Formats: sequence, structure tokens, C-alpha cells
Amino acid sequence: MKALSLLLIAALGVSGAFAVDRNNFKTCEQSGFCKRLRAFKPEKSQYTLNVDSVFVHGNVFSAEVVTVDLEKKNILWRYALRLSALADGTFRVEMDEADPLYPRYRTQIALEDEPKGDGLKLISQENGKLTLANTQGHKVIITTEPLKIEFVDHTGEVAVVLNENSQLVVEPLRVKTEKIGEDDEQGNAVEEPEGTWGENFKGHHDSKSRGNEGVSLDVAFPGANHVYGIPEHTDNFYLKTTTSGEPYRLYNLDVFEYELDSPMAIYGAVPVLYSHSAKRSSGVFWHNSAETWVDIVNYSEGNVVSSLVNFVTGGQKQRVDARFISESGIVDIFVLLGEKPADVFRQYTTLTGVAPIPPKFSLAYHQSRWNYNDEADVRAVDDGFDQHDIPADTLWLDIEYTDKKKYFTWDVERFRHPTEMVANLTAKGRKLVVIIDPHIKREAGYFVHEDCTEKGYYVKNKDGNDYEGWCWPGSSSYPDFFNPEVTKYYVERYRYENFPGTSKDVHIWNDMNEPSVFNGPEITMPKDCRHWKPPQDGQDGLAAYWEHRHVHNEYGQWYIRATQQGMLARSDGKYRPFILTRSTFAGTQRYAAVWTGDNAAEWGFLQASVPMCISLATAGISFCGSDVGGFFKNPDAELMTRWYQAGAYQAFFRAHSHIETKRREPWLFDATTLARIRDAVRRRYALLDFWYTLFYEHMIDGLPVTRPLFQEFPKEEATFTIDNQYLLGDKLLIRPVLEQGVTSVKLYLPAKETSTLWYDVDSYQVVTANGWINLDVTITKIPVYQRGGTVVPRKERVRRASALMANDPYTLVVALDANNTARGTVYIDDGETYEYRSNKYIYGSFDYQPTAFTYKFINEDANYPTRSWVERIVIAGIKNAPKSAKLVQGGKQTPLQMTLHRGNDVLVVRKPAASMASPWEIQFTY
Ligand code: NBV
Repeated sequence: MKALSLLLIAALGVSGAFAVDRNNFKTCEQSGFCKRLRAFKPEKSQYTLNVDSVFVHGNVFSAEVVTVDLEKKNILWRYALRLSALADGTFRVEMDEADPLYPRYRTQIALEDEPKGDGLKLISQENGKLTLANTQGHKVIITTEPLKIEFVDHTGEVAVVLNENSQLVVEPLRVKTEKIGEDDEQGNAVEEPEGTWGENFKGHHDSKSRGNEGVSLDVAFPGANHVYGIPEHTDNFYLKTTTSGEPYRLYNLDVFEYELDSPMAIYGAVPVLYSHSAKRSSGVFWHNSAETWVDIVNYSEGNVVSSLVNFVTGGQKQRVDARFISESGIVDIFVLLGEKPADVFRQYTTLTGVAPIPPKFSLAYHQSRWNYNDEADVRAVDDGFDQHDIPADTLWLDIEYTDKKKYFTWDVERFRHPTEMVANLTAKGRKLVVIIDPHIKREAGYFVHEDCTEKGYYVKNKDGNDYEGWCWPGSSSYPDFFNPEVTKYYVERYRYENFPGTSKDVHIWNDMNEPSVFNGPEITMPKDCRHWKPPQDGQDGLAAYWEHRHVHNEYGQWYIRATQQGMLARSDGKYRPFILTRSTFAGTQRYAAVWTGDNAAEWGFLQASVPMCISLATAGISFCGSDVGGFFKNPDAELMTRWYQAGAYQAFFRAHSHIETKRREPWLFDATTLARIRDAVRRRYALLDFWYTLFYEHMIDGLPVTRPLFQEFPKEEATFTIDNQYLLGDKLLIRPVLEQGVTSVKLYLPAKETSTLWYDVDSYQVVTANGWINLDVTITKIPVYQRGGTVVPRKERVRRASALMANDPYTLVVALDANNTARGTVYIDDGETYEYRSNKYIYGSFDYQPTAFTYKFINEDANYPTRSWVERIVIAGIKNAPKSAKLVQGGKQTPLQMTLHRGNDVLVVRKPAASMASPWEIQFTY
């Protein structure tokens, strides 16, 4: 049986050749709509705007668009076009059929709220061109025949063009006719492309009862050097030309042994794409949750033939075109006009939301394995961290903790006392994370299954019966979270009384939510499965439900949304939940952290973790990490060390491994490796408050926590293709060693544009060279640089877990810029509740000037009674050391001790003992 063999492969995945079975997954040629629409390259677009229908009301321009038979000149189909001006330099373009046979699906879960509007004016209408303007200096020029929409930035240059290459398509919904091959009333032969009403793939039949309903649009970015985004793929951060191969695919899939450097779809799909050049950044968000393919042509790439460059761009060498092709939905695209990278990234999170500040422990170190076998095992691992002096905040339980993969139950043989087990962890300040998957075991007597069956809560198959697939528990069904009643039911399952053993310190891992179905087409749910839709008068038959094809990429997000609601409800909204998800879509940041799934203990996967997470971060999802050590296979000591070192500087820091791998808790390695791992983990804890501050700032400003270099150095061309380095906020530059056996690494320190200084965090010394440098590295070296002009808060006392560090003192590292100044911030609250919403927090600023170092509250109405204080201030890059210093706080003045170090360029203010609970100033005299 296929399912069984898959299980076997899963178990065998730790040995033998590691390679994806590409045959399990469609190529564009095998995907009906991709093949059909990709081949569609008309010389001229059929779509024309009807000038007489133009109407501007508020922030919305609307008009009728028609397709015409270019030979006969008769109207083929009518569409409704809406263009809205939105706040913050964003436009939205929607095009639906004017009168569709049934409603077409509009993605429901990506946007956080209804986007805010901006003013819009029609400023001219002549020679077949309409010009509109928003209030922010952007213009939109609509050419009516054929339809083309140009977006002009505030400098007057065209930044984004829609339908430049005439690839706009909205396939109209039609009634299935019996007359194929015969003539219609006008005497034309009735033809249907092959596969219109049904397709097959590897023994799976997809009954397409609504026929073809694809949509497509091309987007040109004149002047762009590169485009980025559309995670999740294993390719570089910058996207490559796809003309001679497969397009990038967005379809949430559980890809066993996924391959590297590939445009293949994997677990997540976030259809946002950014363009960048030294001049400007812009972007588009393709608001669609159906299977989508994206073609890219970068005309400046060597492999794009020059005849094509000339033909399409009229000789313009610097331009990138993208084309989105989706199986269903409407054309719904947001145009983000930048102008800087930070602006486009923010414009995207303005639409899809930010990550609320996570509970602090979740930014610390996590220890996981498939599986910790029983309570004694959990205890031993927990103790192991204490015995070896390695901080750790959580232990994780994978699927084997359940009673035969029935979620919300425990295997009572192995986990007889979950409450006590959790209490043992929390006594040390640690937490537990348990897995809950969306597949429900179809077993008589299992309450979730019985409730869902009785109440009709499962996703239905094409015949309207409960869909049955095969997953870990064997025969399984999948709750339909599109039905609010199902979400309500599921929310209740998380109540402490309904899930015994859980408490506020037990958090949730949602896996397999693509959804993964072992015996389904491409290991997922058949596209003709049916999802709930609010009942509406007169909507029956095909209009009464959505098909899985319409909503596939957002299914996993409905699931984590329900989990989040459940975790909030269980504490009456008091505690912040932590959720980890594998499947992602636009907006996932509002609910969960993400990891890159089933990687392997190979250097290539360690390398890929950096661009994969950076790409997700620019798509709103900063809280990202990879399985440290690699999921499949066994890492050697060097790879393990380097992975810990890299993981310590990625947002989600968790070691995890496959059930068939060798145990690899840090102390199972030799003593030297153990020491190196310990060092990496401790480095993470020292910076925990810095990470926490960055996540707070993300919540306020919507910017990535982990940033591509070009976000901060947008004019420095060398940074545009660097994706093995990144920044934490605007302060630390990370270039983890990702290569085996190296004694030096190449890295880039941006400077040209801003004369930035970079300090090696291990020596506090300025790196004298800028641009590309070769750095000698030993196995203990993690290249991390602090940008001159910044202040980074650290906590250097070693504890078992982050909770025990709450009142620990700070070391403030001040790295001076060329003007001998520096700035930074710190965020402090209780780390676990929502009381920050009632102003129980401190958001403090540090400002270093040669005469004084000042700590102030950015929000003076907020306060938090922290007992933390400052135990040390390290000022790096000092040229002229002050003679004396005094602390001024709460009306008191205290003289301070200082010492000079290194080449007299590092000044340490010792034990200033300033409380962090109120503002202070340290005054220097010379
Ligand atoms: O639940 C078992 C695993 C889990 O450990 C892993 O992290 C997930 O990505 N899960 C996938 C199921 C199948 C693994 C072959």
C-alpha cells in the first residue's frame, strides 16, 4: 500500500541517497493551468478598458474591461476593474468577471484588516490614457487599449507596470456544455482545451466541476536590478530567470527530502515579490491562495538572450519582469511603491499585519527530538542541560507522546503524569511544547473524531461525504476551519480542563498543516474536496461551497489561527501563546513562528537556512529558524558546532532530529564540541533582551527583525545579491560560518554609502578594511559585527533558563560612529502577558554623546518595575577618554570608576549600578 511505503521511506530517510522524488510533484507542464497559461503569449492584449464606464468614488476608480475578438471586433466577455488608492504608498487592483456564473474565490485570511484608503483623483483623460494621482505624489497611468497600468513613483519615473507583456488573463467561468466538437448557434466549433473539466496526475483524478478558472498577470519593474520574495523556496534570496526551466511554484506541500537550489514548492507560500535597484524599491502582493506559479525574467542576467532584451524592453537592460499564474480566484494585486526597501517591507506588513511580541522564552533555546520517549527521558534531558551548564528554555514532544496519534490525548504508558512532568520543567523556569497536527484519527471512541463526524465538521470530498485521507494515525479526516463552528469547537479543545496536563507553560507546535495527506495527490488534499462557505440565499450547487483548489495555500493558516484562539481562550486572554507552524501563507506572522521543515544534516541545508529565513522575514515572517543539526541524517561535530553557532543568531533557535537518527543532545558530543555548543547557546542568551527589543520594534514598525543587507544599505550594489550575511535590526551584522573545514571566510562590510564603522563583537575593535574582506576563522569564531553608532544591551550572567534572567543586570555595549556618538533601545516587560497593552513596559532609548550617556523612556506614560540595573558599560572606539564620570539618577549623583582597555580605545564604566526602572544620565568630564 502506498501509505505504508511512504511510512517506510520516512523511517529510512536517515540513510541512503538523500533526494526528493520529483515524480511525486507536478511540473508546470503537468499542471493544466500552468501549462495552458504559461504558453499564452499574445502579441497584443485582448483586454480593453471601456472609457465610458469610468467612475471615481472616494479612493476607488472603477471601470468595465472587456475582451474583444480582435478579428471580429465583438465583445467576448465583461469584467469589473477596481483600482483603489491605499494609505502608505500602496495601490490595489482587482479584476473579476462582471457577472460570474458563481462567485469567484477571494482570499480571506491574508489581510489583517480592510486596508485604509488614501485620496484618489482622476487628473487627466486624453489620447486613450487616464491619469490618476493619490495624495502622496504617486500617479497611475492607465492605457485603455489594450489595457496597461503604469505606476509612477514620486520622482516621476515608472516603477511598476501591469500587463506590459499582455499576459493578463481571467478565464471566465462557464457551464459545461455537451456540445464539444459541435457548432454553436453562431456556427463556431465549440472547443475546450484539454483538461478543462477534469485532469489526472499519478492515478489521481481531479474532477474540475467548475472548469478552467485560471488567472494570470505580468508585472514589469523598469530599472530593477533584482527581485526577491515569494517564499518558500530553497533557492537564493534573489530570484533567477526561469525562462529555460520551471517557474517558482507556490503550493503548500510536504516535500519529503526536499532539494536545494530549487524553484519547487515546499511547505509555505507567501505571494509577495519585491524589486530593488540603487534608485528605488517597489513590490507587489498577489492576493491569491490557489496554486500559483511565478516566472521571472531578469534582463540584466547573462543568460537572458539579447534579442529578447531588445524585443521586450526596447534595449533597456536593467529591468525585471515577473508573471503570476494562479489556478483560480480573481486578479487582486497590491502595488507597493516604496521607495526604499524598508518602505516596501513595511507596506506589506501594513496589509498583512505584524507578529505580536512573542513570549520571551520562545526567543531562547529550544530542545526537540522526534521523540523524547517518556517522562524519564524528558527528565534526563532536562537535567542534562543543568549538568552541563547549558541554558535551555523548552523541551518538545513530537507525535509519539499521544495515544496512537490521537491529538489532545497522552500515551498513558509513557506519559502517565504530564502535570508533574510539566511542573518539573517549570520549577526550573522551563516550558514544554507539544505537537498537535490537523489530521484526526478516524477511530470509533476517539472523542474528536466522533464529535467532528456527528456535527459534520470535516472537510468533504467531491461527493459531499467526509473526506478520508491517510496520515500518521492511519485513516484520517481533516477539520474544516472555514466553518466558524469548527474553529469554536477546536478552540475549546485547548482549555486546560479539556487537555489534561497542559497549563500556561505548555505551548503548541502545528505540523503537517499544508495539509499533508500521504495518499493524496502530491501528498496533499485533493483539489476537488469541499470547504464550508457561509450559506447564502440562492447559492446552491457549485456556488454552495469552496473547493480545496481555491483555498489550498491558506488552509494551514486557518488552522494556526484556531490554535491561537484556543491558546488565548484557555487563559482568558492573559498569556501570550507560542505556536510553531510548518505551513505558511501571507499573514502567518500574526499567529506563529516558522521553521524550514525537514532538512538534513548537510552543509548545503545549513547554508540554505539563511536565505530561506531572510526571504520569509521580508515577507513579514521574521520568527524563522531551521532544525539545528539537520532533521535527517547525523551531523558530525563540526557541522553540529557550526549549526549551533548559526542558529544562535537566527530568530527561532531549536535543535530537532528525526526519530531514526542518533541521539544528539549537546553532551553526547566530545567535550570540546560540547564547550563550543555551550558557548553558542550562551551567546544567544546574552543577546536575548536585544532580540526581544527587536521583536517589540517589529510589532511597532512592521520591519524585518532579520534583514537583508540592502535594507540598510540600499545604494550599495554589492549587497543586492548577498544572502549568506544579514543584519539583526540595524545594529548587528551576522556572517555565520556555513562552510565545512574553512580557515577563512569572505564577507562584506558595507561602508561606501555611509562611512559606517564595524566592530568585531569579540574584540570591540573596528575592522579597518571595508567592502569585501577575507577573515581568518577558527572553529570557535562566529563573525558578528556591531555597527558603529549603536548601543546593544546584553545580559551576561549564565542561568538555566531565560525566566531566571528577568532581574539580571545589563552590560551596555556602545560602539561609536565617526562622530563619537551612538544610539540604541531596550524593551522590558513581564515577558509573558498582554499587560504591555496597559502600559506596563519600558521602551527605553540610549543616547551616547561625548559629554553624556542618557537613558530615557520613549513612551513616558509606560513603566515597568524592573529590578534590572546596569553593571557595565563598554564604550568601543573611544578616541579621547574622559577623565571622570558621574551617574545622575533620581536627584542623586554618584561618581563612577572607569578603566581603559586594548589600545586605549575601549573604555569600561564599571558598576554604574544605574537602575533600569527610571531614566538616568552619565556625565563625562575631560
Ligand atoms: O512529527 C514527526 C515529524 C516532525 O518531527 C518533523 O519536524 C516534521 O517536519 N513530522 C514532520 C512528520 C514526518 C516526518 C518524516
